[in-house]
Amino acid sequence: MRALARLALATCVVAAPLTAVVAAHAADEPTPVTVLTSDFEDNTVQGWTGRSAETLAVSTTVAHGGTHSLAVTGRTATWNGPSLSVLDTFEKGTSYTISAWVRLADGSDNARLSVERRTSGTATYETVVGNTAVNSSGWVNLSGHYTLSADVDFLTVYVETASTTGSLYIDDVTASYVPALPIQTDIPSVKDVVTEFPVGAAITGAEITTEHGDLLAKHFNSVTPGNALKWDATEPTENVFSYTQADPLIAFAKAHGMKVRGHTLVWHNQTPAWVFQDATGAAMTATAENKALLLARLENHIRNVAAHYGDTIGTWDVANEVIDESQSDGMRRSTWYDITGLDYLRTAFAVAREVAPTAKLCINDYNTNVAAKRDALYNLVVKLKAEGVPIDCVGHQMHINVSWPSISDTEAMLKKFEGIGVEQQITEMDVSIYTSSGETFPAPPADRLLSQAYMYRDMFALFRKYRADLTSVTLWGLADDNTWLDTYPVARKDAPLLFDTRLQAKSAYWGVVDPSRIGGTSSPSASVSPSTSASPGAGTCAVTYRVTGSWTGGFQGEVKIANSGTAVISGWKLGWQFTGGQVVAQLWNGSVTQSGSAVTVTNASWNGTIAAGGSASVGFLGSWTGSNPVPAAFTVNGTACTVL
Ligand code: 9MR
Repeated sequence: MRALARLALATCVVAAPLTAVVAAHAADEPTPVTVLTSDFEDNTVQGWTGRSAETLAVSTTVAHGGTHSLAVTGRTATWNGPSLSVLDTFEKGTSYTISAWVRLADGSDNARLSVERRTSGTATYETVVGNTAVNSSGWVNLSGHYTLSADVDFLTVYVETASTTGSLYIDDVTASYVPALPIQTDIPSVKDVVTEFPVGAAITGAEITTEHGDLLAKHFNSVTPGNALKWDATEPTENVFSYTQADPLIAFAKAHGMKVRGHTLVWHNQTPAWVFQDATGAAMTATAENKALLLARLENHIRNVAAHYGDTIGTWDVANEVIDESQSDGMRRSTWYDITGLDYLRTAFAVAREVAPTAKLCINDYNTNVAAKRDALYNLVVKLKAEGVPIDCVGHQMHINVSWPSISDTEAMLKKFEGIGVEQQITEMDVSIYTSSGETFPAPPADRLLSQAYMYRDMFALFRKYRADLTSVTLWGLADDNTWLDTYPVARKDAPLLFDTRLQAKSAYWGVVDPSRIGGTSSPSASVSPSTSASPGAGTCAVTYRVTGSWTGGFQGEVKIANSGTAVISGWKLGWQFTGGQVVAQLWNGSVTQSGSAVTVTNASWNGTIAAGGSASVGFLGSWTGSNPVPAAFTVNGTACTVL
């Protein structure tokens, strides 16, 4: 991957300079920066090519916006279509929103928006927008998110179809991103505060890069690859093993001295279909031959995957979600169970012990705070351990919400497994802001975020009390920008973790780290009523101004106001003068006006109160010419502050 400044872009795909692509915005809603626009209005193909021998030409037959579009004819395969290199446009670790309008010349089909990336000649294909119905009678929008997670030497965005190879049109293709905020480095690390056990986060590919990697390394000392070690990732085809997703995550963990939880060796989900097919390719039925075949596949899988990582993986979730408390025997009727009974568990644990003799071997499940489920899991663990099955640990997933479960039920869960010779781990904790699948909020309500903070506070207090039983606590995600709860149980934005979508600490974080600060200035969700308030003056406010990124003509900056006095600051206006002709184009965490060189920033609704000893930060994108000097003086509410 070439080193790129975020806005130093390939000329053929850039619509306009910085000042035109960022616009005025609401204080708490950052405006995306557009890095790619293809509208074909200049009568050129704007860098698009065919993936094979297709013909690409600008057309005025149909257009989504304006009068021109791109016509693609002569397609010879469904995966052939219009393609644009974004190698010089996309940066690793940045989440882009890609949007394209698609229309067929004739008939109907499904279209997909895809990415091809290559590293040293090895291609990987990723779906940005899955099959979407398209036809010849109108334009259809394909819009999705893409984060490049690897170093690449080839990177294209392309449009393909599912079953036909007819001609198609595309128009108004855009890609944009919301500028990342630097992580807060002046707050305590979760792992330094909670020292009774390792504290982990589940991660996916791009979360070891840039700001996400910084956040992970600052706060956590354990990681769980969220999907990369599952069967569909590690053995997609029989006896063909792949570690390309997991290896970088585990290398990052190793480099940062973090523990690794391996998730998971046996599960009924994310297991390829071939695993459960008999020798003829038909779905397995419960025969002795199929049982032997399935157990042999299981053994081969574990021998390879566990051996690949050796003692780097300190804990394995050997078996995941095997309980169904509504069954008389408490066992989930998965294909594993239907074909082998309990033998798949006996085999899995025995082989894992043999191949990874120093790893802790866990049986992991959700809703273990519910008495019936907890008891079914307990009965299974006691039974298997009595047989000598090497189960070292019970994993409680803890996918919970702001009002469920009770602390006492959770405590009963932990107590239940004491004294039977197992460690316990919290393996997948998150706290949904929703309490039913009927709710949807456009933005997380302040009261829900506050309840969430108290839930985190109370659960972590409980976990710390049970430190003799618990050997690890892991959250199912790093920050609210990437959570499985955005699509489960229905599609809606959730916010279940300690850091918000821009990686900033929430009240939930303070619930874990310092509950006395729940609702304080670092929590966008809620505010406390100040007991006293005052205008700050010299000695009572201190300002730090940092340029966090810079490129030809543009830069990103951050200004932090620290309340160094003893009274609460209640509402603030921050002022400074630029001396190099700089202009603020976009600002977040506040609202901005600029008159000549004088900049005034007013607090956002949620960060106006700065407790004594607290701080508030704003970030911005600006333009500059010639030089970009740092402003020398700052005021808060009209009074000069110390400049740090
Ligand atoms: O976080 C995972 C998500 O990205 C996958 O789409 C999903 C599909 O099965 O699995 C999620 O992880 C699950 C974990 O492996 C087991 N417990 C429940 C988790 C959330 O669904």
